[in-house]
Amino acid sequence: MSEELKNTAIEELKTITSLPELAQLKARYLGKKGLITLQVKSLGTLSAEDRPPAGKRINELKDAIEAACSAREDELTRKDLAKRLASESIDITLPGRTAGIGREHPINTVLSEIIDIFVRMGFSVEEGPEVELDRYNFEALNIPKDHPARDMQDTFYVSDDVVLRTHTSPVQVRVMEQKKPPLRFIAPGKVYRCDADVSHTPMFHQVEGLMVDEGITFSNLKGVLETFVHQMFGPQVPVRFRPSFFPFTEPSAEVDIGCILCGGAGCRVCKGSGFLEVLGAGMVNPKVLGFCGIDTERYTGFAFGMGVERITMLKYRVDDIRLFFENDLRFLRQF
Ligand code: 2NL
Repeated sequence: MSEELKNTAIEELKTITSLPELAQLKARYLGKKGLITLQVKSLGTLSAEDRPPAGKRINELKDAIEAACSAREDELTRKDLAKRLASESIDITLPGRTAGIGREHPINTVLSEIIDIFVRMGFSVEEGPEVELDRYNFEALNIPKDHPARDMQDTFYVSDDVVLRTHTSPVQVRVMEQKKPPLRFIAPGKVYRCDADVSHTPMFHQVEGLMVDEGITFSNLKGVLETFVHQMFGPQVPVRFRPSFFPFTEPSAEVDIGCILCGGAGCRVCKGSGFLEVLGAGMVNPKVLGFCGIDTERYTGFAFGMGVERITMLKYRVDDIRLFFENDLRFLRQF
């Protein structure tokens, strides 16, 4: 009976192929409730005379099974190691893989270009919060309470009086409140509008500019923006100012450039007009200067705003704004 148990154990040991299986087998024979342990316990039922030889036999049996288990354990451990070494081997003669280092996003390239042009004209750069008070985003800019731009359909509201800024104008309001003229700076950054199609994304980039001093006129505005367009799109590109309306400027203008796709002949992109709209601008509304505590008898100013994505699309002939944010490397690598 006992001899048979040993033989069965040794046969079973041959069939197992993993260390967890071995642990199970050991528990089954040698564990607290194991088959061998049961035999040890049954010694109590034997007579004093039979007990010592039976005990000795069980001990020998136990030693034999333990020895067989350790031998099998060594064997399996060695096999596991050999398998791992084979599968994890590396060819140290292979050349290393170069890490993809990435590159600047085209929107950031154009944003830097725009900033550089204005910095060369003496403008400094100001920044402000993207989560903004209604007071700075709308109220200070003379945008009335019932203006469609304030609608939930167009603006992301954080609470009743807090919004995601819909333009970078609030940066200019904050600077005008804190610093005295002369002022000459741009406010680049991310802005948010509840809108999405081929030419609108919920987040986009804007650069607004402001110049406030004694005697600032519309001529100064024209000179600065013409210089900007010629540096950005080339010195031969025509610039045109068209009357327009913004609550925060008076008078207001839309700035067009000669269509850079058809050279002014008229095409699908400029809808046959030969011109493309690239900027909004105007003389700062005295109501806005007054809100910021600037003496409107003494000072005047001009302001302008542009969408960085729109400038980038025109410069690189991209016809769908969403491409900038899909992060398809096949698109981004072309710039
Ligand atoms: C556009 C039009 C514009 C401004 C932005 C501005 C800011 C202050 C006061 C007055 Cl604090 N004006 N900004 C003025 C005119 C136009 O942007 O089409 N942007 C994409």
